[in-house]
Amino acid sequence: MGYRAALLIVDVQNDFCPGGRLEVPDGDRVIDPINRAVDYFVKAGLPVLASRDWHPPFTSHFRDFGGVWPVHCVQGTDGAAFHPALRLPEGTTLLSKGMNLSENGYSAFEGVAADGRMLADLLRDLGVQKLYISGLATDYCVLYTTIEALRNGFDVTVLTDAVAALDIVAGELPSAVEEMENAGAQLATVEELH
Ligand code: VGL
Repeated sequence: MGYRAALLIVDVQNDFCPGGRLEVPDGDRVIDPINRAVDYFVKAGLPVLASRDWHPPFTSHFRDFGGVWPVHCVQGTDGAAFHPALRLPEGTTLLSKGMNLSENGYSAFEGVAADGRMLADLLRDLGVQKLYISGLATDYCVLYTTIEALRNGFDVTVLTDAVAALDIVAGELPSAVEEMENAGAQLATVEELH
């Protein structure tokens, strides 16, 4: 890869998967490719990071309190847990986001690690320049995370077979993948990781 890369897994939580409270259609299809990407990064000795939506029960992010979304990923609930089929390796850096009562927390760059560091600082401390982004949902958290990564000066590749979209307003939104590409992200499949 030439320079130091990291894998970021965005919000592969039960509530975003089939049967969850804000389910991404076929959202769990991203899990196998992500697990393969994880194997690749672990073997290469490269860092793996995972973000999670981690909302308080009452937040203006939720429809009931002025927002647009159904209640989802409430701290400590089963819906907020990572999907059981996702194989996060030992040493995965966990980032929690959306804890503030009035923030959407779409971008993993709003995420905080256990030691209080934010994602951008963490990546810089790890010497990471290139971020491979996977997870849910392509048109919200993956999109915001990718745009923010590019703004922060990181090189970004979106793993297109390892993301899935909510696609709420079908056909009305420009494709989120196109938007990320136009913003400067590269696209690749997990198989193309070598
Ligand atoms: C997400 C909508 C609301 C996501 C989170 O993870 O993409 N989407 N909250």
